Amino acid sequence: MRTAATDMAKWLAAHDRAAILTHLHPDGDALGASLALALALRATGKEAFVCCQDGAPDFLSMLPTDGLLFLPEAAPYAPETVVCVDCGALNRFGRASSLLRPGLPLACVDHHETNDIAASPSFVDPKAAAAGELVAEIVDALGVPLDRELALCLYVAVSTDTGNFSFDCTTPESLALTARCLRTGLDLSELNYALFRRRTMPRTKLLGRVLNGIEFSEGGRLSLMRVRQSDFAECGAGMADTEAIVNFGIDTAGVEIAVLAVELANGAKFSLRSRGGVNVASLLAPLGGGGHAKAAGVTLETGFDEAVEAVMSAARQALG
Ligand SMILES: [Mn+2]
Repeated sequence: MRTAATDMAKWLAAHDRAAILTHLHPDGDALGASLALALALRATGKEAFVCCQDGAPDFLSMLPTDGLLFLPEAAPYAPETVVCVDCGALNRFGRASSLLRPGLPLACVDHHETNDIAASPSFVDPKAAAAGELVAEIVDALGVPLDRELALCLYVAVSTDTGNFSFDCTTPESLALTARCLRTGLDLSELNYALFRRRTMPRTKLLGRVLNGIEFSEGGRLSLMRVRQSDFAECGAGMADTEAIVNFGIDTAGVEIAVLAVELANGAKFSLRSRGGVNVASLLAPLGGGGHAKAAGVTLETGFDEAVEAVMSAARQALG
C-alpha cells in the first residue's frame, strides 16, 4: 500500500465532519470517486457528504446520491474538513467553493497533470486513470471492505475515465480494481448500457441527420459534420446531444481530422478530433481555440459558413 494512501487514511481518521468537493459539470469519475470516499468515511463512523455545484447527470442516475450528494446551497452542515476529489484547481468548484473557509483542514485526491491546490495531505498521481483508483487505495487503507455500493461507485469512476477501458490511460491496476468490483456482483451489461450506449430518441434522430450530411475531403483524410439550429428544432434535441458525434468522423478509416460544426445563435462552436499526428489544439490556436493534441475546440462569433470555412482551411493547411 502506498504511503500517500496510508497517510491520507490516517489524516481522515483524525478528522471529522467532512465535505468532499468535486468539479462542476461532474463526470463519472468526479461523482463515483467522491461518493465512494464519502461512503467509506461513513463506514468508519464519520460524517461526510459530497458537494458539487451541479447535480448528477441522467446517465449517472445509478449512483447512490440520495442523502450523500448536495448542492452547495443545501449543504447539511458547515464542514470542519474538506477533501477535494478529481479536481486540480479551486476555480473548477464553481459555487461549491463557498464551503472553503480559510484555515479549514484541506486534503486533495486527484489525477490531473496540473494540480495547484495547496492541500496537505495531497494524494495526486497523474498515472492513475481515475481519481477512483486513488480513492480505492484509501478505502483499503481505511480498512473498509469493498461492498457492492462502493464497488458500483468505483466501477463508474474507472470505466468512464478510461472510456470503457479503451483510452491510453488504462492500466493493469485499472483492470485489477475492476475485477474486484465485479466480484461484488455488479450487473456489468446493464451498467455499460446506461453509461456508454443508452441515448434519448432526440439524440438518435439528431445523430442520424448529422451523419447523413457528413462530408469527406482531402482524399478522405478530413471529415466535416454540420449541426444547424433547424436540426435541433426538428429533432427536439439540444446542444448536449451533439456530444461525441464528432467521434463518428474520426472513427472512419482514413480520416485524420474530424470536424463537428454546431451553429449557434451568433456564430459556431467546433469540436475537432485527430488521429495520425496532427495537433488539433495547435491548429486551432490562431483562431483562439485550444484543448489537447487529439481533441480540441473553438467558438467563433462570425457567420456560420464563414466560421466553417476558417476552421476547414486551417485543417486543410495542417494536413499539408
Ligand atoms: Mn477524473
